[in-house]
Amino acid sequence: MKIRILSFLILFVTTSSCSQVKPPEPYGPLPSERQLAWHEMEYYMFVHFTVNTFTDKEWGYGDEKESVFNPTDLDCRQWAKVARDAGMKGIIITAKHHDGFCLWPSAFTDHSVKNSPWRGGKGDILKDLRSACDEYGLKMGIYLSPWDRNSSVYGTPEYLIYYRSQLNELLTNYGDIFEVWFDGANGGDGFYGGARETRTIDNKTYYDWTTTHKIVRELQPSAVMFSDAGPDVRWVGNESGMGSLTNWCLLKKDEMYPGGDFSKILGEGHEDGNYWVPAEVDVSIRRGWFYHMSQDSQVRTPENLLELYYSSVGRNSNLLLNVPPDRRGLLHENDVNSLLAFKKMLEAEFSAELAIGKKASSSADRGKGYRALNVNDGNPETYWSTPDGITSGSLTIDFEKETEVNRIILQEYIKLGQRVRKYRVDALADGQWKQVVDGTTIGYKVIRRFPLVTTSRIKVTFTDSKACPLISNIELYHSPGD
Ligand code: FUL
Repeated sequence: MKIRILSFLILFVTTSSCSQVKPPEPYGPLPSERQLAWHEMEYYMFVHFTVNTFTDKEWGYGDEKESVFNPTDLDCRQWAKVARDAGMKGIIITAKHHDGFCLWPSAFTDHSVKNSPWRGGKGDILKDLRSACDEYGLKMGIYLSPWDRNSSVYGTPEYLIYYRSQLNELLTNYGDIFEVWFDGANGGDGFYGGARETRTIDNKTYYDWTTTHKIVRELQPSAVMFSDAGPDVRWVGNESGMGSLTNWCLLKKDEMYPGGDFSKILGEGHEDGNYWVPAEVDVSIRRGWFYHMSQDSQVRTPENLLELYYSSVGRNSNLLLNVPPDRRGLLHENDVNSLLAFKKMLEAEFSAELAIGKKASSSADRGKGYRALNVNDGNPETYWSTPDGITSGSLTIDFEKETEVNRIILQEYIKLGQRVRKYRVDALADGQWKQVVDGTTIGYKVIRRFPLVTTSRIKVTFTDSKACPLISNIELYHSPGD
C-alpha cells in the first residue's frame, strides 16, 4: 500500500512539474532591490539652497559669512506639501554645495547654520526636512558636494576624513535616505580657509570613492548612490532635461569616473554594459539652480514641464526637478503655480486607460503564466514572454470598437534584465495596419506620443531583443495634448 501511494506521489510530482512552464532565465546585469525601488520613484524634487540664495550666486567662493544665511520664513513643510501635491515622491537637498556651508549643524566645521542668525543658530534644515518628508509621505535624499571651496584642507588626504565624517552625520542622524548625490564638479579656485588659491585634484584617484561608497552601503543599505558613473544611478549627461531615446540601464562603469567627459555615453548607456546603472535627469525649473529674484519671471511653464516629463520619465529615466527656495526659505509662488498646473495637465494626459481588461493576444507565448493577458492586467509582477530563443514577437490589444488613441506606455519586466532593442507600434485603421510610432529601447518605462488615431486594434511588435522579450505592461490613452 505504502509503495503504491509513494509511486503515485512521485508520478504526480513529476507530471505536474513537467506541465510547469520554465520561467525565463535572467539576461545580463540585473537591478538591485534598491535600484528597483528607485525606478518606481520616477519624479522627485531637487532643492538647491545655501548662502548663494542670499548672495545671488550659483557657485559660492567659500568665503561667505555665515551671517548672510538668514531666511525670514523658512518652512520645509511648504516644500514637502508642494512636492506631494505636485505628484513627486521625494526631496533631495543640497546639504552642502561647493561653497562648503552646511545646512545642518555639523560638528566638524563652524561654517554652518549654527553660526548663522537663522533661528539664533539653533536651526537644522535637515531635521526640519526629515519631519516634513515624513508628514507628507516623501522619501528624503542628500547632496553633499565633494568639492568644498571653504575647507582649508581641500585637496589633501585630510579632507577625505572631513568629507566622510560629514557623510556619516547625514547618514546616521536623519532617518532613511533614499539617494546620495555625489556631484561631478571638482576643484578649481576657492577660499580654502583663506588661502584663496586654485587647487586641482585628480578626479580619477583623489576621492577614493570605493571607501566612501562602502560607508554609504553600511549606514544606509537601501540608498542608491548617484554620480556621473554611478555606482547605482548615473547622470544623464546634460542639465537641460533631455533623456536619450535609446537608453540602456547598463553601463561599463569601471571605465568612467565623476567629472569625466562622457556626455553621450551617459545619455544612451552601454548596450553591452556590465552593470545596471540607470539614468537620472536633473534639471531646474528656473535658469539657475539657486534662487535669483531676477529669474522670477523665467519659471518654466506647465507646458514646458510636461515636455520635460516626456523627455525624462517618458524615456526610461527618473526626473529630478530642481525647485529652489527663495530668501524667505519658501518655494516661490510662480514656481508653485507652475508645478501644480503641470500636475493637472499630467492627470489629464493619463486620465482614462484604454487597454485594461481588453482582449490581448500575441504572435506566440511561452505558455501558461506568460500569456498576452499579463500586459494589461494592471499587475507589474506578471509579464508576457516568448519561448527561449525567440527574440521577436508581437502583442495586440483589441478594443472591439473604434477607439481614439495617441499615447502608449510600455514596460519591460526589468527584474530579469533589459532586453528590447527595437519595437514599433501599429494601429489597425480602415482595414490596414499603419505604423504610429517606433523606437529602440524600453527598460523600466517608455511613454510615446503619436498623432491621434482612430483604431480598433493596437499592435506592438518587438522586432529585436537580446533574449526573449519580457513585457509587463502596456497602457493606451487618448490624451488631450498633441
Ligand atoms: C552641478 C553643480 O556645479 C551645480 O551647481 C548644481 O549643483 C548641479 C546639480 O550640479 O555639477
